[in-house]
Amino acid sequence: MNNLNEKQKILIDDLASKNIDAAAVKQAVKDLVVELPSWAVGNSGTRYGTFRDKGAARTIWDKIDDCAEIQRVLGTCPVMASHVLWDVTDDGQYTPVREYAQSKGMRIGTVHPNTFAGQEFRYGSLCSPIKAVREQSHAHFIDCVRIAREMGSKVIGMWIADGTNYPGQDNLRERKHRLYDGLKVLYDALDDDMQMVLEYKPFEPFFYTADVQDWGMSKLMCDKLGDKAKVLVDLGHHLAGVNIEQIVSILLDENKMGGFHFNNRRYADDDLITGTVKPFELFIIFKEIVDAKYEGLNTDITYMLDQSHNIEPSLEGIIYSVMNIQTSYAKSLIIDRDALKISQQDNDTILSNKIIMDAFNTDVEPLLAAARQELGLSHIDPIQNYRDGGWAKKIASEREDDGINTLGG
Ligand code: PSV
Ligand code: MN
Repeated sequence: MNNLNEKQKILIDDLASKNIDAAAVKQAVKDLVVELPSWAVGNSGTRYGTFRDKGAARTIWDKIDDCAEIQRVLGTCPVMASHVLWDVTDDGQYTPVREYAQSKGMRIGTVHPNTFAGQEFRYGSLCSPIKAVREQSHAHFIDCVRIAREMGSKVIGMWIADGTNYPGQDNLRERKHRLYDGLKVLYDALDDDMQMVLEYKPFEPFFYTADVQDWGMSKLMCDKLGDKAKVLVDLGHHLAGVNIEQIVSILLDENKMGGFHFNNRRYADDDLITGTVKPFELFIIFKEIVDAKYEGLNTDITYMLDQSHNIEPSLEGIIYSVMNIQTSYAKSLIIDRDALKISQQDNDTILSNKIIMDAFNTDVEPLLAAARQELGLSHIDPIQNYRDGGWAKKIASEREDDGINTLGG
């Protein structure tokens, strides 16, 4: 406490007057692990093209190196999420991946099967009307469990790209049955200590129906499958105007909130840097999670980023995203919940909202700086730390462009 600057002292005193323990807030921020997406450090773009970055990661080994550098400046992200098809090893073995990650102070987090990048998936994968394609998808799921085991991961992140483009194209109820049957193959293959998180998305790549179109469908499937299946909320996967924080609160209440893909959007699945376009949404989502935690609900959630850095340097975009997440989370932790309880009991709408807004409008940077000091980081500004470290220059000179894009044209 002695070396905290004046701003930190003022904030801590203010929080104490509201019965909020600043040390607990800092600890919570230090404990918030956000998985770094392997697919975001490679070259990725839009369907129209990709602006290539000098030094972009090409292999899973490069990606681990990049994520380890991100972890160096953040201190809270020692986990890399993997997308199997974009992270293949030459020999199909993944124990060396786990070992390499460990040697860099990292581990592999959520493993994402991929049943959307291939000619055979024209009519879908596990929902395809073609039996051989469904069987191929099932085999891939089972192999992903093996890969997860070898990499030391306990979570499979499922996104089903399946859907149809035209009314009459396929029998929708039959597709629902194929969906369940395929997910059940994956579910049954999981080890007892593994989990599956099922993502939903209203449209894209198909535009008439999506087989897992919303949280209701995802929850329905997870309920039928069992306790090891939970819903994954990707912030970009909602139609305009949908209230995501309410969905999160319902899923938490039902013990079905399994994971997040953080990103930001203005229109659709824009995959922009988390917390840039809609910072209030991020804050109010965290409010629901913190509320649930304080009320003793299960908040064991896997947090991940799922973004595409088209114009900004990828690693900086990722670092900045985690910083924005930390800011939102800290703000959600400093809500004066005692006062809010009373104002809600009094049906004092204005005061209740004002209490929320007071937290949102509070500058929590001094607390975050203290948390970063306590983590032993060499700089309290992770972006500056990254820039000073010279990593971008190093990889630009060492890595030859292989011409491959992870996503996009
Ligand atoms: C689909 O848009 C998605 O959100 C899924 O999570 C995929 O795995 C990922 O994007 C690919 O970037
Ligand atoms: Mn996603």
